[in-house]
Amino acid sequence: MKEITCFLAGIAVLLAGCGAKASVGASDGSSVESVSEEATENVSFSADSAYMYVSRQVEFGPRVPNTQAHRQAGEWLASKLESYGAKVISQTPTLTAFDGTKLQTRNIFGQFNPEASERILLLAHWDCRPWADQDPDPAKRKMPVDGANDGASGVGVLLEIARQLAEQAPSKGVDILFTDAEDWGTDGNEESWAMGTRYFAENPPVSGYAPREAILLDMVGGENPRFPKEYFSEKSAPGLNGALWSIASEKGYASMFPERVESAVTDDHIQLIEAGIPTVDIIEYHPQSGFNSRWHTTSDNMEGISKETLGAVGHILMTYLRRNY
Ligand code: AHN
Ligand code: ZN
Repeated sequence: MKEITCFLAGIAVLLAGCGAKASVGASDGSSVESVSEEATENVSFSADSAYMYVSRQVEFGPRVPNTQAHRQAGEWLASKLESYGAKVISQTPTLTAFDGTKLQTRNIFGQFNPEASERILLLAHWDCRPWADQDPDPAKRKMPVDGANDGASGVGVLLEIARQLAEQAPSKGVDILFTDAEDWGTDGNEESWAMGTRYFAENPPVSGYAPREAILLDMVGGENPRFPKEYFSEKSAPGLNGALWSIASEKGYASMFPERVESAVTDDHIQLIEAGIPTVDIIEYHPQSGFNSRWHTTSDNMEGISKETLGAVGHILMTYLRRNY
Protein backbone atom coordinates (compact mmCIF):
# COMPACT_ATOMS: atom_id res chain seq x y z
CA MET A 1 0.00 0.00 0.00
CA LYS A 2 2.80 2.33 0.82
CA GLU A 3 4.31 1.86 -2.61
CA ILE A 4 1.00 2.53 -4.34
CA THR A 5 0.51 5.73 -2.36
CA CYS A 6 3.94 6.94 -3.39
CA PHE A 7 3.24 6.02 -6.99
CA LEU A 8 -0.01 8.00 -7.02
CA ALA A 9 1.62 10.94 -5.30
CA GLY A 10 4.32 10.79 -7.94
CA ILE A 11 1.76 11.06 -10.73
CA ALA A 12 0.04 13.96 -9.00
CA VAL A 13 3.34 15.81 -8.68
CA LEU A 14 4.22 15.19 -12.32
CA LEU A 15 0.85 16.38 -13.55
CA ALA A 16 0.86 19.37 -11.25
CA GLY A 17 4.32 20.15 -12.53
CA CYS A 18 3.10 20.52 -16.09
CA GLY A 19 0.00 22.42 -15.18
CA ALA A 20 -2.46 19.64 -15.93
CA LYS A 21 -5.74 18.86 -14.26
CA ALA A 22 -5.75 15.47 -12.60
CA SER A 23 -8.23 13.33 -10.80
CA VAL A 24 -6.32 10.51 -9.21
CA GLY A 25 -7.55 7.60 -7.13
CA ALA A 26 -10.54 5.32 -7.07
CA SER A 27 -12.61 4.07 -4.13
CA ASP A 28 -11.66 0.44 -4.66
CA GLY A 29 -8.11 1.29 -5.48
CA SER A 30 -8.32 -0.68 -8.73
CA SER A 31 -8.10 2.08 -11.27
CA VAL A 32 -6.47 5.41 -11.66
CA GLU A 33 -8.05 7.96 -13.91
CA SER A 34 -6.30 11.05 -14.96
CA VAL A 35 -7.32 13.81 -17.30
CA SER A 36 -4.11 15.12 -18.69
CA GLU A 37 -3.64 18.48 -20.31
CA GLU A 38 -3.24 16.59 -23.59
CA ALA A 39 -6.88 15.52 -23.53
CA THR A 40 -8.08 19.09 -23.25
CA GLU A 41 -5.55 20.88 -25.46
CA ASN A 42 -6.36 19.20 -28.78
CA VAL A 43 -2.90 18.48 -30.12
CA SER A 44 -3.08 16.53 -33.34
CA PHE A 45 -0.26 15.73 -35.77
CA SER A 46 -0.17 12.90 -38.31
CA ALA A 47 3.25 11.31 -38.84
CA ASP A 48 1.82 9.42 -41.85
CA SER A 49 0.83 12.65 -43.48
CA ALA A 50 4.20 14.29 -42.76
CA TYR A 51 5.93 11.23 -44.24
CA MET A 52 3.84 11.53 -47.39
CA TYR A 53 4.84 15.19 -47.77
CA VAL A 54 8.51 14.20 -47.50
CA SER A 55 8.11 11.46 -50.06
CA ARG A 56 6.22 13.74 -52.47
CA GLN A 57 9.07 16.26 -52.44
CA VAL A 58 11.67 13.57 -53.10
CA GLU A 59 9.62 12.34 -56.09
CA PHE A 60 10.29 15.62 -57.91
CA GLY A 61 13.98 14.69 -57.94
CA PRO A 62 16.80 16.66 -56.29
CA ARG A 63 15.44 20.21 -55.72
CA VAL A 64 18.67 21.90 -56.76
CA PRO A 65 18.29 25.57 -57.77
CA ASN A 66 18.15 26.17 -61.55
CA THR A 67 16.64 22.73 -62.28
CA GLN A 68 13.16 21.74 -63.38
CA ALA A 69 12.66 19.58 -60.27
CA HIS A 70 13.32 22.68 -58.17
CA ARG A 71 10.87 24.85 -60.12
CA GLN A 72 8.14 22.22 -60.02
CA ALA A 73 8.59 21.45 -56.32
CA GLY A 74 8.52 25.18 -55.55
CA GLU A 75 5.18 25.53 -57.34
CA TRP A 76 3.81 22.54 -55.47
CA LEU A 77 4.97 23.81 -52.06
CA ALA A 78 3.45 27.25 -52.59
CA SER A 79 0.15 25.78 -53.75
CA LYS A 80 0.00 23.35 -50.80
CA LEU A 81 0.54 26.16 -48.30
CA GLU A 82 -2.11 28.21 -50.03
CA SER A 83 -4.55 25.28 -50.03
CA TYR A 84 -4.31 25.22 -46.22
CA GLY A 85 -5.43 28.82 -46.01
CA ALA A 86 -2.12 30.58 -45.60
CA LYS A 87 -1.58 33.93 -47.26
CA VAL A 88 1.44 33.10 -49.40
CA ILE A 89 4.18 35.41 -50.62
CA SER A 90 7.04 34.12 -52.77
CA GLN A 91 10.35 35.96 -52.97
CA THR A 92 12.27 35.11 -56.13
CA PRO A 93 15.68 36.79 -56.01
CA THR A 94 18.62 35.75 -58.17
CA LEU A 95 21.43 35.11 -55.71
CA THR A 96 25.10 34.69 -56.51
CA ALA A 97 26.66 31.61 -54.92
CA PHE A 98 30.25 31.42 -53.60
CA ASP A 99 31.34 29.80 -56.90
CA GLY A 100 29.79 32.58 -58.98
CA THR A 101 26.71 30.60 -60.05
CA LYS A 102 23.57 32.72 -60.39
CA LEU A 103 20.80 30.91 -58.54
CA GLN A 104 17.14 31.41 -59.42
CA THR A 105 15.74 31.04 -55.91
CA ARG A 106 12.34 31.07 -54.25
CA ASN A 107 11.58 31.66 -50.57
CA ILE A 108 8.00 30.57 -49.88
CA PHE A 109 6.36 32.38 -47.00
CA GLY A 110 2.84 31.65 -45.73
CA GLN A 111 0.95 33.50 -43.00
CA PHE A 112 -1.88 32.25 -40.80
CA ASN A 113 -3.76 35.11 -39.12
CA PRO A 114 -1.69 37.72 -41.02
CA GLU A 115 -3.24 40.58 -39.02
CA ALA A 116 -2.17 39.28 -35.58
CA SER A 117 0.71 41.20 -34.06
CA GLU A 118 2.08 38.41 -31.85
CA ARG A 119 3.63 35.88 -34.22
CA ILE A 120 5.91 32.88 -34.43
CA LEU A 121 7.95 31.93 -37.51
CA LEU A 122 8.54 28.26 -38.35
CA LEU A 123 11.06 27.48 -41.08
CA ALA A 124 12.98 24.80 -42.96
CA HIS A 125 15.04 24.87 -46.14
CA TRP A 126 13.55 23.16 -49.19
CA ASP A 127 16.53 23.17 -51.57
CA CYS A 128 18.91 20.25 -52.04
CA ARG A 129 22.67 20.22 -52.04
CA PRO A 130 24.03 20.01 -55.60
CA TRP A 131 26.94 17.75 -54.60
CA ALA A 132 27.01 14.64 -52.40
CA ASP A 133 30.50 15.62 -51.30
CA GLN A 134 30.42 13.46 -48.16
CA ASP A 135 29.62 10.28 -50.08
CA PRO A 136 31.91 7.37 -49.19
CA ASP A 137 32.23 6.63 -52.93
CA PRO A 138 34.38 9.34 -54.57
CA ALA A 139 32.67 8.63 -57.92
CA LYS A 140 29.38 9.89 -56.50
CA ARG A 141 30.55 13.12 -54.91
CA LYS A 142 29.49 15.31 -57.84
CA MET A 143 25.95 13.92 -57.87
CA PRO A 144 23.11 15.89 -56.24
CA VAL A 145 21.49 14.61 -53.04
CA ASP A 146 17.84 13.52 -52.74
CA GLY A 147 17.62 15.56 -49.56
CA ALA A 148 14.96 13.38 -47.98
CA ASN A 149 16.26 14.27 -44.54
CA ASP A 150 18.36 17.34 -45.44
CA GLY A 151 15.55 19.58 -46.58
CA ALA A 152 12.38 17.58 -47.20
CA SER A 153 11.95 16.31 -43.61
CA GLY A 154 11.57 19.75 -42.02
CA VAL A 155 9.34 20.96 -44.85
CA GLY A 156 7.19 17.83 -44.53
CA VAL A 157 6.65 18.42 -40.81
CA LEU A 158 5.74 22.06 -41.49
CA LEU A 159 3.28 21.15 -44.25
CA GLU A 160 1.53 18.82 -41.82
CA ILE A 161 1.43 21.63 -39.28
CA ALA A 162 -0.12 23.87 -41.95
CA ARG A 163 -2.76 21.19 -42.57
CA GLN A 164 -3.50 21.08 -38.84
CA LEU A 165 -3.80 24.87 -38.70
CA ALA A 166 -6.35 24.69 -41.53
CA GLU A 167 -8.38 22.33 -39.32
CA GLN A 168 -8.09 24.50 -36.22
CA ALA A 169 -6.90 28.08 -36.65
CA PRO A 170 -4.33 29.44 -34.20
CA SER A 171 -5.43 32.30 -31.94
CA LYS A 172 -2.26 34.30 -32.68
CA GLY A 173 -0.09 34.58 -35.78
CA VAL A 174 1.82 31.64 -37.24
CA ASP A 175 4.15 31.99 -40.24
CA ILE A 176 5.74 29.17 -42.20
CA LEU A 177 8.81 29.80 -44.34
CA PHE A 178 10.42 27.40 -46.81
CA THR A 179 13.85 28.84 -47.46
CA ASP A 180 15.94 28.34 -50.57
CA ALA A 181 19.68 28.13 -51.28
CA GLU A 182 20.62 26.95 -47.81
CA ASP A 183 22.80 24.15 -49.07
CA TRP A 184 24.90 25.62 -51.91
CA GLY A 185 27.67 26.24 -49.40
CA THR A 186 31.31 25.33 -48.97
CA ASP A 187 33.41 24.45 -45.95
CA GLY A 188 35.20 27.32 -44.30
CA ASN A 189 32.98 29.99 -45.91
CA GLU A 190 30.21 30.92 -43.47
CA GLU A 191 28.63 33.35 -45.92
CA SER A 192 28.10 30.67 -48.55
CA TRP A 193 25.33 28.90 -46.61
CA ALA A 194 21.77 30.01 -45.88
CA MET A 195 21.60 32.50 -48.74
CA GLY A 196 17.82 32.40 -49.02
CA THR A 197 17.35 33.10 -45.33
CA ARG A 198 19.86 35.94 -45.45
CA TYR A 199 17.86 37.49 -48.27
CA PHE A 200 14.64 37.03 -46.26
CA ALA A 201 16.15 38.62 -43.14
CA GLU A 202 17.47 41.60 -45.11
CA ASN A 203 14.30 41.96 -47.21
CA PRO A 204 11.31 41.15 -44.99
CA PRO A 205 8.28 40.22 -47.13
CA VAL A 206 5.98 42.41 -45.05
CA SER A 207 7.03 45.81 -43.76
CA GLY A 208 8.02 45.92 -40.10
CA TYR A 209 8.01 42.12 -39.91
CA ALA A 210 9.00 41.18 -36.35
CA PRO A 211 7.93 37.76 -35.10
CA ARG A 212 8.41 37.20 -31.39
CA GLU A 213 10.49 34.06 -32.03
CA ALA A 214 11.33 31.44 -34.62
CA ILE A 215 11.94 27.69 -34.81
CA LEU A 216 14.10 26.11 -37.52
CA LEU A 217 13.79 22.42 -38.39
CA ASP A 218 16.79 20.82 -40.09
CA MET A 219 17.25 17.08 -40.61
CA VAL A 220 14.35 16.01 -38.42
CA GLY A 221 13.47 12.71 -40.12
CA GLY A 222 16.42 10.37 -39.51
CA GLU A 223 16.46 6.99 -37.80
CA ASN A 224 17.61 6.77 -34.17
CA PRO A 225 18.30 10.48 -34.05
CA ARG A 226 19.53 12.63 -31.25
CA PHE A 227 18.55 16.28 -30.96
CA PRO A 228 20.68 17.93 -28.30
CA LYS A 229 20.26 21.66 -27.75
CA GLU A 230 22.27 23.83 -30.13
CA TYR A 231 24.68 26.49 -28.88
CA PHE A 232 23.58 29.63 -30.80
CA SER A 233 19.92 28.73 -30.18
CA GLU A 234 20.51 28.47 -26.45
CA LYS A 235 22.27 31.84 -26.45
CA SER A 236 19.59 33.56 -28.50
CA ALA A 237 16.40 31.98 -27.14
CA PRO A 238 17.00 30.09 -23.87
CA GLY A 239 13.33 30.28 -22.85
CA LEU A 240 12.03 28.85 -26.11
CA ASN A 241 14.75 26.19 -26.14
CA GLY A 242 13.86 25.22 -22.57
CA ALA A 243 10.13 25.07 -23.33
CA LEU A 244 10.58 22.83 -26.38
CA TRP A 245 12.97 20.43 -24.66
CA SER A 246 10.76 20.18 -21.59
CA ILE A 247 7.74 19.36 -23.77
CA ALA A 248 9.94 16.67 -25.36
CA SER A 249 10.63 15.04 -22.02
CA GLU A 250 7.03 15.46 -20.89
CA LYS A 251 5.95 13.54 -24.02
CA GLY A 252 8.44 10.72 -23.44
CA TYR A 253 11.16 11.83 -25.86
CA ALA A 254 13.82 12.68 -23.28
CA SER A 255 16.42 10.33 -24.72
CA MET A 256 15.90 11.68 -28.25
CA PHE A 257 16.07 15.28 -26.92
CA PRO A 258 18.85 15.41 -24.31
CA GLU A 259 18.62 18.71 -22.42
CA ARG A 260 22.25 19.57 -22.98
CA VAL A 261 23.99 21.84 -25.47
CA GLU A 262 26.02 19.52 -27.69
CA SER A 263 26.14 21.16 -31.10
CA ALA A 264 26.98 24.55 -32.61
CA VAL A 265 26.08 24.83 -36.28
CA THR A 266 26.09 27.25 -39.17
CA ASP A 267 22.50 27.15 -40.35
CA ASP A 268 19.51 29.30 -41.33
CA HIS A 269 18.89 30.35 -37.71
CA ILE A 270 22.08 32.45 -37.60
CA GLN A 271 20.65 34.84 -40.21
CA LEU A 272 17.48 35.39 -38.19
CA ILE A 273 19.33 35.77 -34.89
CA GLU A 274 21.53 38.44 -36.48
CA ALA A 275 18.36 40.21 -37.64
CA GLY A 276 17.11 40.28 -34.02
CA ILE A 277 14.70 37.33 -34.07
CA PRO A 278 15.33 34.85 -31.22
CA THR A 279 15.59 31.49 -33.01
CA VAL A 280 16.02 27.84 -32.05
CA ASP A 281 17.44 25.22 -34.42
CA ILE A 282 16.17 21.66 -33.95
CA ILE A 283 18.88 19.66 -35.74
CA GLU A 284 20.15 16.10 -35.44
CA TYR A 285 23.63 15.88 -34.02
CA HIS A 286 25.80 13.19 -32.45
CA PRO A 287 28.70 14.35 -30.30
CA GLN A 288 31.03 11.62 -31.66
CA SER A 289 30.02 11.39 -35.32
CA GLY A 290 28.35 14.73 -36.10
CA PHE A 291 25.30 14.83 -38.38
CA ASN A 292 23.31 11.83 -39.58
CA SER A 293 25.61 9.38 -41.43
CA ARG A 294 23.62 9.92 -44.67
CA TRP A 295 24.27 13.67 -44.55
CA HIS A 296 25.44 15.08 -47.92
CA THR A 297 25.63 11.59 -49.43
CA THR A 298 23.59 9.89 -52.15
CA SER A 299 22.01 7.82 -49.34
CA ASP A 300 20.03 10.76 -48.01
CA ASN A 301 16.91 9.17 -49.51
CA MET A 302 13.55 7.84 -48.29
CA GLU A 303 15.18 4.70 -46.88
CA GLY A 304 16.66 6.84 -44.14
CA ILE A 305 13.36 8.46 -43.14
CA SER A 306 11.62 7.45 -39.93
CA LYS A 307 7.93 8.16 -39.44
CA GLU A 308 8.47 7.96 -35.68
CA THR A 309 11.04 10.75 -35.76
CA LEU A 310 8.81 13.00 -37.91
CA GLY A 311 5.97 12.27 -35.49
CA ALA A 312 8.02 13.08 -32.39
CA VAL A 313 9.25 16.41 -33.73
CA GLY A 314 5.83 17.33 -35.10
CA HIS A 315 4.05 16.46 -31.89
CA ILE A 316 6.44 18.52 -29.79
CA LEU A 317 6.13 21.52 -32.11
CA MET A 318 2.37 21.25 -32.36
CA THR A 319 2.08 21.07 -28.57
CA TYR A 320 4.15 24.23 -28.21
CA LEU A 321 1.99 25.98 -30.83
CA ARG A 322 -1.34 24.98 -29.30
CA ARG A 323 -0.21 26.12 -25.84
CA ASN A 324 1.23 29.46 -26.93
CA TYR A 325 -0.40 30.51 -30.21
C1 AHN B 1 27.65 23.28 -42.15
O1 AHN B 1 27.84 22.31 -42.84
C2 AHN B 1 28.74 24.22 -41.83
N1 AHN B 1 26.48 23.55 -41.63
C3 AHN B 1 25.35 22.69 -41.84
C4 AHN B 1 24.18 23.42 -42.31
C5 AHN B 1 23.39 22.48 -43.11
C6 AHN B 1 23.76 21.96 -44.30
N2 AHN B 1 22.25 21.98 -42.77
C7 AHN B 1 21.88 21.17 -43.70
N3 AHN B 1 22.77 21.14 -44.64
ZN1 ZN C 1 22.83 20.11 -46.23
